[in-house]
Amino acid sequence: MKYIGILLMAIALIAMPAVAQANFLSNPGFEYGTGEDADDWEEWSWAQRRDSYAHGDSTYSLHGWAASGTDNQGAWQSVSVAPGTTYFLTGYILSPNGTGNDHSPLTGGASAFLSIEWDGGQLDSDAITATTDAVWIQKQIASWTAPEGITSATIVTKIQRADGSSGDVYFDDLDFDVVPEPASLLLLGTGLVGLFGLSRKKRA
Ligand SMILES: [Ca+2]
Ligand SMILES: [Ca+2]
Repeated sequence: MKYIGILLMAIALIAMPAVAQANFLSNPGFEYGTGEDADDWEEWSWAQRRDSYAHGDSTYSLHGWAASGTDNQGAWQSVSVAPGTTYFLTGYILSPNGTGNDHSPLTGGASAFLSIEWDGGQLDSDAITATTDAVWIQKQIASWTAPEGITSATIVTKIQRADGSSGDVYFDDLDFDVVPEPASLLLLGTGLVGLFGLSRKKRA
């Protein structure tokens, strides 16, 4: 009997980090693709997989250009979601501080952000706007619960351009995952303690 408790504890210890570390996105760091076309992402025009800048020790990121105009730029991919389940989205955005094509800072009212879109609705993270920091800034949507009847969401890296805007933006290392529920972990822990108690009682 005591082995069942130990086995359950072992399964729980293995399962919990797995739940916290799943990433529902394919090719989240844009490392895979053919030339400027990133695998598993749909790109708006003027969005390309590039090796000019990359987060961490990776090689590629997704580039977008905030040339004057009011249309969007970036890339997106759809993921399956479970209604009622709460998810988070994180990712990194950089705007360079150099000059010329691919290396210019974001200026003129354009913004770059990550978003979760579903059924015509949308939830944005904090966008980065005009910046000359040239560092990777982590952005996040800490909590998004899939509404009833919604089984698919679209994860988007987007540049919202503006008249007179310009500059380059890079996106990298997105992560879309389930927010662990403290209540269910507590319940699991309580159940395991109960099983240990039961096995000890029977042995006594
Ligand atoms: Ca990358
Ligand atoms: Ca693509």
